[in-house]
Amino acid sequence: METSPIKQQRNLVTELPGPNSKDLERRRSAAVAPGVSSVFPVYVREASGAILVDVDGNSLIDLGAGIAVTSVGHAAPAVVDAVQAQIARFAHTCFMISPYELYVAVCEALNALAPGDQPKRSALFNSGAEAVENAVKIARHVTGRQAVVVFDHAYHGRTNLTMALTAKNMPYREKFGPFAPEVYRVPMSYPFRDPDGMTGEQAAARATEQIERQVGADNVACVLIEPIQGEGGFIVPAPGFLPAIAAWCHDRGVLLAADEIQTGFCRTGDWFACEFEGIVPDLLTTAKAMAGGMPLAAVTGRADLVDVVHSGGLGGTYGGNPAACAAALAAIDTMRNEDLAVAARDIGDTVVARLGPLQASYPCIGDIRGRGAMIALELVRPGTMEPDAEAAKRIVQACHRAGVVVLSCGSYGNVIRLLPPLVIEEELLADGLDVLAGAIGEVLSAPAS
Ligand code: PLZ
Repeated sequence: METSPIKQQRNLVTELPGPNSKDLERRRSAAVAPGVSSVFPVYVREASGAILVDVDGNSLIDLGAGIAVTSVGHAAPAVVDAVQAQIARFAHTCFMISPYELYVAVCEALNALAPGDQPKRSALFNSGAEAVENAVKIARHVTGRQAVVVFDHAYHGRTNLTMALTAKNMPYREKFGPFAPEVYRVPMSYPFRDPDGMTGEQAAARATEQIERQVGADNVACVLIEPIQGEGGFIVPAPGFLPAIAAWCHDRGVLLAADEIQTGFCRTGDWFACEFEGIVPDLLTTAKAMAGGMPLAAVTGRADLVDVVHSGGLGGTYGGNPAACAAALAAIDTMRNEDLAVAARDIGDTVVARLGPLQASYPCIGDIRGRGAMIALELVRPGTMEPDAEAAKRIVQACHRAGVVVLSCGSYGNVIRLLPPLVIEEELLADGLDVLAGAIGEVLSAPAS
C-alpha cells in the first residue's frame, strides 16, 4: 500500500470544536438551511485513510466513513488519480446524449459482482434514494402491479417516494407529506426485540401473512429490504428470515429488491450482504462505497426484467457521471486488490473482541450485533428493553470531543454504530475503540445528569 501523506494517528491540538471550526459554524448558521444538520460541528480541511484533519489542525479518527462511503479510505490514491485524469479528459456529456465507455464498464463490473449467475443489466444514478426510486419504477413497470412492501425500521431515502418507504418519522418525514401511495409496511425480524426464540422463518411468516391479508400477494410489485438494516439500527435478521422472504416472493411472482446501499461493497465481509445466506435478489440497489466518495448509485437487475422497460424510460442528466464512474472502477479494483472483504471481517472480529467483554460490566449494553465492519451497540436502561437514546447521545459526544467520529442510529436513537474505512490500520482502530470504551465507561458509570 502507498504511504499516505497524512499520518494515521489521532492528534488533538485544540479543544473540539476548535476556533476555526467555531468561526465556520457562525458563518454556517447565517448561510445554510438549518434543516441540514451536522452531528459534530468540526469542519474538515483534508482527509486520508481513516483520518480527518480539521481546520484547526486536529487529526480525528473516522469510524463512520461518511456513512459507509469511504470504505477504500479517504483520498484513496487510485481513486484520486482516476478522478483527476478523467476530469481533465471530460467531466460530462450526459450518457443519454453522447455515451462513453466508463458507464458501460461500471455496469459490466456491477453485473459481474452482483449476486447470481443470471444475465444482468444495470443503470446508473446519482444518489441512493434515486436508485431506490428507479428500482421501484422498474418493478412496477415489469410486473404491472403497484404495491411496494417495506419493513419496520427501514431506511431508503429522503425523496418523496423514498420518504414513504422509510419507517422513521423524525427527522425524515415530519410534516413533509403527503407521501407516495401504495407503500405497505410489515414487521422486520429484529432478534433483540422479537419474542424469545422466534426463528427467522417465523418472523418471515409473520410478515408474509400480513402482506397476504392486508395487500394481497397479486398486487405486490416488489418487496424491498435492506439485508442488514442500516439507519434503523444495524438490525441483522434472524437466520432463515431472508431466504424465507425470497422464497415467498419467488412463488408469487413478487420481485425481491435488495437495498445494499449501506451494506454493499465489502462492508459486511462479502461483496454484498445477500451473499451470506445465498440470496439472489431480482433487483439490487447500490451507492455509497461503490465510488470511493464520488456520488454514484445503481440499479442492477435480472436482464429479462430490466429489458422490459422501454427505451428512454430511465435516466437523468448526471447519472453515471464520468468522474464518478472512473472513481467507481478504481474503488472496486482497490477492494479486489486489497481484499477489503477479508479486511471487513477482521475489523468485525477486532471490534467484537474489544467491545464484547464490556457487556458484562455494563448491563446498559443490551446487544452487540452486526457483520463484518458494520457493528453496533444497542443501549437500554439496565434490566429492561427500554431504549436509552440519551446514553447513546452522550457516548457519541464524548467520543467526538476525544477526536473519534462515531455515529448513532436506530429507530429509537439508542444504537451506536461503527462503519470504519476498511483500510483502517490496526493501531488506529485500537485507539478508536479504546476511546469508545472509555466513553462508554464514563457515561454509563456516571448517573444521568
Ligand atoms: N438506502 C439502505 O442507508 C442512505 C442517510 C443519511 P442517499 N443512508 C444514509 C441521512 O440522514 O440522509 C441510504 C441507505 C439505504 C438508501 C439510502 C439513501 O441514499 O444517497 O442518501 O440518497
